[in-house]
Amino acid sequence: QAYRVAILGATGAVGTELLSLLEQRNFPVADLRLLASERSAGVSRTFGGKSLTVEALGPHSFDGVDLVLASAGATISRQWAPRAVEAGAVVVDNSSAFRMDPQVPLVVPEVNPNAAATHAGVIANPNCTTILMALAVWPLHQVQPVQRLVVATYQSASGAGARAMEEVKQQAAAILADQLPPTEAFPYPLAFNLFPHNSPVNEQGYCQEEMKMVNETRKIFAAPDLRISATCVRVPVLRAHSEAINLEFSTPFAPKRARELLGQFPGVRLVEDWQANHFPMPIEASGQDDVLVGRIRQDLSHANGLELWLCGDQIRKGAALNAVQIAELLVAKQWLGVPTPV
Ligand code: A2P
Ligand code: 11C
Repeated sequence: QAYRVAILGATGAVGTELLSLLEQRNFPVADLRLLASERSAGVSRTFGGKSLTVEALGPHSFDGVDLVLASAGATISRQWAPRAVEAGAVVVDNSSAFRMDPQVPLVVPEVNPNAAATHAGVIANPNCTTILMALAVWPLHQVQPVQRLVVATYQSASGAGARAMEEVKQQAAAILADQLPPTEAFPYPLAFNLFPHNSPVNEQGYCQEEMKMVNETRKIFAAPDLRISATCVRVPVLRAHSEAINLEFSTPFAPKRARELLGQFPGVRLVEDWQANHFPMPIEASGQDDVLVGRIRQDLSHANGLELWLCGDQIRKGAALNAVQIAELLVAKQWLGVPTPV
């Protein structure tokens, strides 16, 4: 069986990757519709050797569509996902619009695949930093529950979209030419700089991105009381995010055991050459499906603490790949199709 698929946000950083992943992974596509804003209507893209024309999103965009992979931002998803579901499609939504809705499963297929079974038309794809962290922490948490998690992120430009990636290159060129760097997609120059994630800050001093890591991880792990504190920082890297993670358990967790568990977990690759001081780097994670994990070590300051470091491609596992894996899961389990309300 093959499915009629639509990519909403097909011209964006994630949308572009969704298109190539559907092709690379031989997703059973009967028909593919590429949707974006009016700005991109008429632009062409290739899929399976054929040229497809991008259409402007409109009231009939989802007619006859089985599956929508949405990545055009939360405002568009809030407005259009319910209409796609009404039209009979299942939406895998990459935005933050529905992630914390108790009726909407929030899924990382390697971690909580069964949550997807309960969908009522929409399945949310977690935030990129959350997905990458979930892959590295879940294999340990399953064996010995994490008591407290402290994370600092080093997030690439891709998390802010295709235009932001372009802007960092322009900023670098401008700075090298002693000119003022453009700052349209970003509030400050990112090239040769970094800044705390610029999403709005709450009254406790945490920004939205940090609270996504807290709340989404709790939901995916079904651990509503898990203690998590995050500091999210944007760094001048193009497309892979990095994270320094400190885990506290109720008893010591041997680094050797953590290495064994992580080394066997699907979607994780250990990168640890202590002699050569070679550990995960964004440049090596870019374009890769696996999350690279390394520098696993006992926390010097706490007998029950463990430190680890990861890098993962923000556009792939952090977004498009996870969404396509959710779609593959729906197909494999025959969970595609919107349940009819009784
Ligand atoms: P467009 O290229 O026409 O602006 P990114 O996250 O890389 O910035 O990509 C955002 C994606 O969402 C793009 O494909 C963009 O299309 C799409 N998009 C943005 N605004 C709208 C809109 N109002 N309707 C449909 N698609 C939109
Ligand atoms: C970033 N994680 O890197 C963000 C972008 O909730 O999907 C994605 C925001 C989201 O800035």
